Amino acid sequence: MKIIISGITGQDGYYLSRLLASKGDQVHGIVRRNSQKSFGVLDTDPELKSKLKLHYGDVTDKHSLDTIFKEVRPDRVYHLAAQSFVQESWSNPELTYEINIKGTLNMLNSFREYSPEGRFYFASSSEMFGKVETKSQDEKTFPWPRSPYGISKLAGFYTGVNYREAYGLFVSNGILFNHESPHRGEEFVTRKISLAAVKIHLGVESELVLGNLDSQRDWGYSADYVKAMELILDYERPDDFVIATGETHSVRDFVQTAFSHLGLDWKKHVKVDEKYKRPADVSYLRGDSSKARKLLGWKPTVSFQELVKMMVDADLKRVSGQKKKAE
Ligand code: NAP
Ligand code: F7E
Repeated sequence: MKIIISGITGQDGYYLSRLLASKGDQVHGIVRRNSQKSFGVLDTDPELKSKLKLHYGDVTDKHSLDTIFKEVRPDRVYHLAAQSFVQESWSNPELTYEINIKGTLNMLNSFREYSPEGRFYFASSSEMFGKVETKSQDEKTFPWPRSPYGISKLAGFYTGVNYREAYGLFVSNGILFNHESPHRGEEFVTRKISLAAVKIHLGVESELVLGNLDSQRDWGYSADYVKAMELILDYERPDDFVIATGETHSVRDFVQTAFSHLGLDWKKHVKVDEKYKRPADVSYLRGDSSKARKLLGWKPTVSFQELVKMMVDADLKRVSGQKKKAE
């Protein structure tokens, strides 16, 4: 199959391209040009990178997308590109809407024009549920986004639903809850914690400054979640699916688990600063992925404890390697 992945240089793009390339699919990625000619997470895996066909483009530039779609005529499209950092969406709301809403519209229009028989996946998010009033959230939960990012993902979600209903296209939404990995961006709270715990353990740093420790999230493993994306497009009809573990932990739990894995007492090192708190936060999320489990046969394979340890161990390997080089 011919596949186009937008956002291929990000965390999920890495795991998804690895999964699809290993099956012999022809994987094309859309990458934004930058002055360093760097390719994000893909630079950590030259073997994978050599199997991919990368095209310069930007989801806000419809012309660039048309050129790529016209050349590839993809069977499947995974639209993962986004300004994905919620905190940043408060500082740059217009850019967030431009990339996440207009960019999604552009991707859908190029898809409709050049691959109307194909299948399209949109990376929606649990952030669209926002101010939740139920113990767990599923596909029928009323959306109440709490940030420009959440609003943009809700708009993208309904644009996908609308194109499916209006034009009969195969467009599916994955409503994914938080998912992490050793390749998670360093500003997201899980990676910020795993990296800081390791640096404190190695004596490179002495403290970690965070925002809201009471915030609760349903955290899973990215490699499990990209498998769900594939299953969503394999399914017999286009539809929307919540993907989540069904377990919730606080930021404090994450800190405690990461630090204790390295034999550290987190209370001696962690401080709270208002500057990391958001004007409005999503305080609690727990996904109910019964529909995906029943119809797609999907389930997560990595527990919360395993995820935290995996991230800390990977950072320990990375940072101690760097430290040795520097010594
Ligand atoms: P990520 O690591 O932040 O990756 C985002 C990707 O989008 C990067 O490859 C980035 O390219 C690309 N991108 C940003 N703006 C672009 C533009 N204008 N044109 C082309 N590409 C652009 O995000 P992720 O964690 O892999 O998440 C993948 C998708 O799932 C995102 O849409 C995110 O919003 C959504 N999502 C994530 C989670 C989660 O917990 N991870 C949960 C629900 C939904 P650069 O490398 O050039 O920056
Ligand atoms: O924050 C709190 C923060 O930035 C998680 C994205 O992938 O998942 C992600 O969005 C929680 C929030 O992720 C710090 O206030 C405390 O309550 O890791 P995060 P997020 O905002 O949940 C969703 C599903 C997506 O779709 C997004 O693309 O942790 N928190 N102290 C902090 N967060 C950060 N980043 N930094 C802190 O110092």
